[in-house]
Amino acid sequence: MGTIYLGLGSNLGDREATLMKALELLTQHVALNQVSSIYETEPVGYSNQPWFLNLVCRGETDLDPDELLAFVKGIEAQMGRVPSFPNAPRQIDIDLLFYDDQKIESENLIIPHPRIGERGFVLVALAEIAPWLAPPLNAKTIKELLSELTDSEQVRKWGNVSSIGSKTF
Ligand code: PH2
Ligand code: MG
Ligand code: MG
Repeated sequence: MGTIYLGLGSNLGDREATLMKALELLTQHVALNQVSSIYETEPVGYSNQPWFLNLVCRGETDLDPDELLAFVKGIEAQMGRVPSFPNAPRQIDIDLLFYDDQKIESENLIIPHPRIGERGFVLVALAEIAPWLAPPLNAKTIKELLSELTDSEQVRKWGNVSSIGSKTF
């Protein structure tokens, strides 16, 4: 069993319904135990696109990191995401942020996610559910990383996820 943190984002279509559906599909292999609020966030990297809804969650899974990556890519494809350029608008993006305290750098997968420290939309949501978390080999906690973040894109609280399937939060 691994404890994982995932980041979800959507900026096309019915963004909230998409996030909720993605969380529901994740529960096939991930026992979710905490989900952050939903945040509306200014696009980072490629600005000429709609604002995102983003959230992060923590869960437990039996899948190893490569299996987990394949599983979330399958959900992205199933939900209509088509391959495009980096930072392009997307129905759904599911990023692996942390997997226990593992550090992985393979051709397909880098964990922890390499851009956590520079992204307000990830740090603000992570700080809500795990401010004490310290990425592997990094002496700083999420709370400290967030307090050091300058020039963040805008991140506004947008709503709450109260239940997924039969599980309430
Ligand atoms: N995802 C990106 C690039 N830029 N900006 C926001 N606000 N939210 C995202 O989820 C996001 C982004 C690449 O995955
Ligand atoms: Mg992403
Ligand atoms: Mg991604």
